[in-house]
Amino acid sequence: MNFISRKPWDPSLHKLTEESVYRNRTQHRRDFLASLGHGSIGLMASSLLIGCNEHKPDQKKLKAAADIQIPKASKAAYPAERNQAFTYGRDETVQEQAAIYTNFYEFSTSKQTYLYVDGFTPTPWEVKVDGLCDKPMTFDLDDLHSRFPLEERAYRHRCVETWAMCVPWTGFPLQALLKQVEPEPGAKYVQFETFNRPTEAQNIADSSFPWPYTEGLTIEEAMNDLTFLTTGIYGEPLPRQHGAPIRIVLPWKYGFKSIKSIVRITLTAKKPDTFWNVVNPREYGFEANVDPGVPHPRWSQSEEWMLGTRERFPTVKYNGYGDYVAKLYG
Ligand SMILES: Nc1nc2c(c(=O)[nH]1)N[C@H]1C(S)=C(S)[C@@H](COP(=O)(O)O)O[C@H]1N2
Ligand SMILES: [Mo]
Repeated sequence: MNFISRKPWDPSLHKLTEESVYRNRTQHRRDFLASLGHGSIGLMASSLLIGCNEHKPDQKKLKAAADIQIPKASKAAYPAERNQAFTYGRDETVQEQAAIYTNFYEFSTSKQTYLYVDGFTPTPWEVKVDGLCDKPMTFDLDDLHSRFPLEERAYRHRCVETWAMCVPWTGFPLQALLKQVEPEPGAKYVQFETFNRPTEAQNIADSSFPWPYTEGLTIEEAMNDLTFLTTGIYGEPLPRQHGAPIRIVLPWKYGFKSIKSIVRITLTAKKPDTFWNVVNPREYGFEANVDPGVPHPRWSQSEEWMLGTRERFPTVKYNGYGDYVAKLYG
């Protein structure tokens, strides 16, 4: 099945669900139904189980996944100073609990993606910034760590599947990078693209998803103070499964917008295609702001549960970040 050439306005796409994408792939479909909220009904029960008590972490694999050889000069930037403007308002998630329960479909449709990232080489790395800007640039890891002052931010994270976490990210506001390339007035959107290496990521090779994973923001969202270009977590460089060596974090949007392992950032005039919106436009919108009043077509969004503790909280509009972002939405 050739997904890649399809566009969201192609009516045949609207009939597709992730399940039907996989209908000829029984084995994948079984994994999928067991673990993948983005596409299946098996989500709630299985993610609650997998997330907490059932999985005994493989310490060797966890360590290997976090062994990132960034250049010495970059490494010196950790840990960065905490920005006191941000607080969780709840307990911080235990580092290991966040590390063993991640979505990274390039590697696996299970949550234990750290078990499957061995082949991924996140260094050296470059991020190309291009499109409608006066000074297109390519940044390597030393550029990213030296040209921008890094800070640590305590952010809440809310996955569309209803799990949530509170983790400290290291990085800098995306606006600082965008200002360096000097966006043209015609730049209305920003598109992000993940690496596309089937030899390093098994599920890219095995599945018919529309790789590479892409995401997008309006230019106003991209320039918002909260929009965080992220190189670290818990005071260290990002481990592979969290999106090494650089990702976006958007705490007021569902987690699928927070794209990992970015290789390209493009300023555009037209709203870009985004991975989940192409795969299943009925269930995953472009905007994807956290909103307890808008249920997912297959489950309620009124509550969330925390990784590690399973403690439940009522979901808050914009994940509690309305003071920063409500102005963007009329
Ligand atoms: N490239 C890429 N980025 C991605 C994903 C993915 O599968 N591939 N999953 C998204 C989803 S659904 C969520 S909830 C967050 C999870 O971030 P974490 O695994 O670091 O907690 O990453 C997002 N970014
Ligand atoms: Mo997610």
